Amino acid sequence: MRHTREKTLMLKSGCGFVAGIAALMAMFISLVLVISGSMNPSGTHATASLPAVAPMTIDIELGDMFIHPSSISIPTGTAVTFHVHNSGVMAHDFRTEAGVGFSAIQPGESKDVTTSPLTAISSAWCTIAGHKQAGMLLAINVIGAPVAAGSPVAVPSAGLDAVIDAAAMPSAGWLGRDPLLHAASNKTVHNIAFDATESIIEVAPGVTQEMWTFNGMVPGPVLRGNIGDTFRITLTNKGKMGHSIDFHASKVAWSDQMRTILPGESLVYEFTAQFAGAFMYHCGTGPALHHIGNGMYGVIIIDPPHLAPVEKEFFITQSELYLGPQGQPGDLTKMINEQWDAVVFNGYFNQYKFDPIHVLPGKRYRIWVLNDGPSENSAFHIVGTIFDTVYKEGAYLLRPDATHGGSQVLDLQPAQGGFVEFTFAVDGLYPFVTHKFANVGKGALGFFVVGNADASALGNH
Ligand SMILES: [Cu+2]
Repeated sequence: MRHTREKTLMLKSGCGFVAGIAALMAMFISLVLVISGSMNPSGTHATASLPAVAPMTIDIELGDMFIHPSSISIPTGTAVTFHVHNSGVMAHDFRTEAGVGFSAIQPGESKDVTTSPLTAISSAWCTIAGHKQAGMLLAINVIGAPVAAGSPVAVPSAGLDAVIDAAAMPSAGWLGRDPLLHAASNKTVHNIAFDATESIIEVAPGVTQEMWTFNGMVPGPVLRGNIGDTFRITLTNKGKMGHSIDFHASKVAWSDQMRTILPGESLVYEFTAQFAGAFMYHCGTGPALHHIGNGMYGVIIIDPPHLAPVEKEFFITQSELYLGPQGQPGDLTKMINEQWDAVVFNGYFNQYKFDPIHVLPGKRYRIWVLNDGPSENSAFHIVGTIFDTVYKEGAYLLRPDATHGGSQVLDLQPAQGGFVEFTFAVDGLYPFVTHKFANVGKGALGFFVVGNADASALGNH
């Protein structure tokens, strides 16, 4: 694979070289035209009108996630016909800074687009969300054009990204995500419909983003079952870009069931649960960092046998937000640089501060925790109690016994999951956080309201 890819790149570099030679030749020809055109037969100078520059055709390859060549050089005044071929496995489009281009073409398809004569340094890119940031950018260097200040490639700058006001309150109609986790059904075959969509969702007070979702929610639906159960998920792409799904609870071929499907397509992802734990699922379509970081994640819980009875169970997923402009998808560049704007529980900034979880003192509770990342760790901690049971990545780390061991944190790297069990001793307010405290002020804060404690101090929604 690698060898073939390198070979392809070499060949393509060769094409780039040929394109460069062609560009130089065109320059030379235009120079000759300028010189010859500027003299009349008598050898005196004529008042020259600018000569026409020969149009050029340049082959462009759209791949996942690159444009090849990534830069071209043309003489000023050249009209270029881009002969564009999609060699990737995803749909891509192509548009120049001047606005000429075409909408998405499917893998294997080609399309031509012709510009008017180019007289300024500019660029072209794939406009599908995230693809430009992932590398699908073509620099168009125009030789003889005035050099603009700054980068030769015009990239819209950041600075328009939405900003979270930590003192703001959720919108009037906002409803928190109910963290209550229901028991697995008695069914042994779970037929589930998942729609991949792009939806405008409020992620923090006053901040909406175009989140990429499973069934319009972030995190996606919680799935639960037992060892031996069959899960048959029909994924339908109702979005405008390619999507896929990857269940960490399954042993299936990445190249088959986890394949990317295009808008309008469906696939059936089927597996039998063989291992217990709290597993991540997510879209794996490239750039997977963008699809996970922009909301396409969730949890599937496969119960270990003989779970102890508890009063109630809850689920908490931790993830980061990398805000783009208001109403736009998250910022891939921030994701690449691990510059999150927020760390959130079940998808919303300070969610369970605005909508705290009500429980009773003296009762046993179990919280399943999954770190959906995509990149930050989690140190799940509840202020004011101690876990007497900790289950992580398929194994009990701690259970009540005569040694009286206690645990303060469930530590989870991205995609790790487990649960904790505990009681609250007395009525009161009990915060829960990731004990990486830099993230507490960034939205990773919730509260349990135990018994008849007064929750008004939380500024309840
Ligand atoms: Cu996706």
